[in-house]
Amino acid sequence: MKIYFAGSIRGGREDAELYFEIINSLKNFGKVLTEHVGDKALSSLGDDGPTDRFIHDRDLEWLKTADVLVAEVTTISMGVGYEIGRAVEAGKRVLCLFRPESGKNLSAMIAGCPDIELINYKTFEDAQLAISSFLER
Ligand code: 6IA
Repeated sequence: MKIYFAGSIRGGREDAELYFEIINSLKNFGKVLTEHVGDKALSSLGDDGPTDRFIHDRDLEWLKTADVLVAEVTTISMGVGYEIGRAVEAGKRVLCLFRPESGKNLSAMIAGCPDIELINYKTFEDAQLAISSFLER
């Protein structure tokens, strides 16, 4: 199974460590196409990599080949929201993981979308359970 993991980059990297852990869990179920999202060295500011056009086109190509999209949506990110929308339009299964205790407000466009499976969680173990129940289906 090919898994596209989405997590904030320019939206803020405060959950980068958590993304790394989630990606490690996802690897038990298949190939994670976007391992760089969990790279703790990747900052929200760097602009020394490929161009934005390159990043956009490459990531959408990966998204097209993915079987499912899993997103950690607690840190608000335009890019993650965009990827979720494109995945829903393409008919992919989508799991969003959100931590209500963060004090953040999840967009109604994610929370209210009937084609998205949304899990509110507290601990990393809860997230792991949600991931396995979603991917083993
Ligand atoms: O709006 P954001 O940057 O928070 O969007 C994050 C999402 O967009 C992630 O789920 C990624 O799949 C994708 N994305 C955004 N930027 C990149 C990137 N390099 N490389 C790969 N995927 C990306 C950006 C590096 C930048 C700091 C120069």
